[in-house]
Amino acid sequence: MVVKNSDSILKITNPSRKKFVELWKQYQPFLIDSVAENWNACKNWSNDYLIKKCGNHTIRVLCYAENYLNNYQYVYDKTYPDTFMKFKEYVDIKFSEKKTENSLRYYMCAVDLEKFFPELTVDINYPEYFSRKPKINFWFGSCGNTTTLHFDREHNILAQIRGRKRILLYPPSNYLSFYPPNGERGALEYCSKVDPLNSNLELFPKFPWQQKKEIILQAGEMLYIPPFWWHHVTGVDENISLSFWYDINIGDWFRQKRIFSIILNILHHSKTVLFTHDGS
Ligand SMILES: O=C(O)CCC(=O)C(=O)O
Repeated sequence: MVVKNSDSILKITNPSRKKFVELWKQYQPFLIDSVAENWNACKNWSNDYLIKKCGNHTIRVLCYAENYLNNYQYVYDKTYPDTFMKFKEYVDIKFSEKKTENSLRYYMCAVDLEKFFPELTVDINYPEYFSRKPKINFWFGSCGNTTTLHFDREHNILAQIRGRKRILLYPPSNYLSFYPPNGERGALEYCSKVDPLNSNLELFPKFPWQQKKEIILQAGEMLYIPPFWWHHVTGVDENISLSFWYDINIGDWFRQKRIFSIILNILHHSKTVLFTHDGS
């Protein structure tokens, strides 16, 4: 069954592969329910369970000052390097409300699940909508953790395991109207300088504010995000997500017909953005 959601994002219940491909060709994001909610991950991944299984694993964590992402400096430089810690220490710092040194905040984002948490893969069923293997990213954060506006070059199926996330989505149009830090030293060119939560029309007059689609992704739901769609993500509660990234291949350029012109538009302005990627 397909239903229309308030921001005209379709929601579909447990689609067959054929149905998924039919929707996927339209190059729009859509929601899927009644799939991830049946995984053991959704039923079992409490902090106690995760610590018992993986507490001693060393993981990479993004570390930043409270107002850092708000200032949008993150897209310019990486003043706050990633930090490494044991998974159990991360959970302890994160959720015991302990004040960290200099009030730094942490976000465990885009950690390769198969590499760093192989014992957790038994708790999920890999979605079978694509005939290729995904890279699976594990995201574990709390209320307010933010991923700034950016796009991925991959097809992304973002499965919400625990808690909720607020997601703003913008269809790709002219690359420059998203104000990427074009050519600026050390900057990530698949990121935008725009903070869509604080509209600044004077600084960013070409930004397509009105094209926003907004959803709250609930635990047990999955969101398909097409490649090159811009998205901004904020944790509403303590939350865990898994994103399944599938590389695009040449066949997709013909099936999702807009991809071709979007890639040409981006290439016209940035040669590197399509070939370098370091995480989210
Ligand atoms: O959940 C998040 O914080 C960001 C997820 C995301 O941007 C992605 O999977 O590309």
